[in-house]
Amino acid sequence: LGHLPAVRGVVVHGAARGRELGFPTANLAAESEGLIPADGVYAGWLTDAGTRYPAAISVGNNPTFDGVAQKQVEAYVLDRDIDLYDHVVDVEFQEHIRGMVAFTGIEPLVAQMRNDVDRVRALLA
Ligand code: FMN
Repeated sequence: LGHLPAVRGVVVHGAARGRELGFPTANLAAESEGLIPADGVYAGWLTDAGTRYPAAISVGNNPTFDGVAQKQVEAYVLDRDIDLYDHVVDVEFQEHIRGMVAFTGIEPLVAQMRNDVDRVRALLA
């Protein structure tokens, strides 16, 4: 097909938990356009105003926190702290890394996210 599956949407405020976890994410609005892939974690890219950043992307309803009913697309931009609120961004999915997991707590989730980010960094390098 020559291009990666992608969604475009405005970045909205999530539960604001990501920053506490050490991985702040850009949460796309539910009414984003494009094809959202199956729940899981992906290596991919976030493009904001013409700049493409490597990202670790989560698709799902964050089952560790008995939280959101809606499927969410959240992108953690590697190694950068950029304010993306209200920006319209493109998120491209390059490689599926694993499925969504309901962890028993925050610690195992954060340990896994560290591992995910290392893998994403290696995959996109
Ligand atoms: N949430 C889960 O419940 N299970 C997961 O396996 C999971 N994996 C993730 C992997 C990555 C790389 C990222 C960036 C997020 C993942 N999440 C997972 C989502 C986090 O729970 C979510 O980003 C966090 O709760 C912050 O949510 P907020 O942006 O709404 O504050």
